[in-house]
Amino acid sequence: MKNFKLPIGVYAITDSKSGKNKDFLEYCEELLKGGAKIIQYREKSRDLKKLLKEAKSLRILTKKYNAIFIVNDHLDIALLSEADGIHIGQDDLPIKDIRNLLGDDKIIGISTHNPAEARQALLDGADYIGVGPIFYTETKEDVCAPVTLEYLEFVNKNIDLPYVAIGGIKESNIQQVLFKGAKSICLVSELVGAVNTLETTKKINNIIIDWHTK
Ligand code: TZP
Ligand code: MG
Repeated sequence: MKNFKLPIGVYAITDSKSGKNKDFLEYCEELLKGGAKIIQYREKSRDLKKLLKEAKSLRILTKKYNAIFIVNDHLDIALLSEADGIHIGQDDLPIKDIRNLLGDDKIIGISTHNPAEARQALLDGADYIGVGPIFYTETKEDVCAPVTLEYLEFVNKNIDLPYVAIGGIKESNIQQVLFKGAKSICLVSELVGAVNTLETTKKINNIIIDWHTK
């Protein structure tokens, strides 16, 4: 997608596994009411029929709130749910092939962990990159060692692509990430685990926006 920019603020990712007692769509609506302007649908233990059903519901909900809807991993689900784009990992299909199927109007994001991957994402035509895990996290299985704030700083200074900072980010350490320049920040367990997701999302979203508009 031409000139794509990630919205400044919270980049929300769903994780029903961690939000044990939370109804999926109610949880997503709290994120949106709290100001999240982008949601990535990332559910690792679902059959494809359920994935598609939820993705379609989330597509409708995100439209209502004028938010971007991204599907993790599944190109078929992204296409069938009419998502705005897809987020992939390093071992997924090549960006070039995904672009052929999705077209130029859709968003392709890819997780990166080092300068070489970030440079390659730029060459391959990614619309944005994930930068993480910045800190230690238990949310993602098979996660690599923290890439640290140093890699975040590298991306901010050297890679001409929007990026989302992710991994182990909490209200308590978000200042360190903001200080490196991050405008789009993902917090999974902090929001899934919050007693009041709407208020916590709103608070953190405002922290990010205030930092970049002061
Ligand atoms: N990718 C890199 S770290 C991560 C993902 C999906 C999980 C982030 O979760 P948390 O709970 O904010 O550390
Ligand atoms: Mg993946």
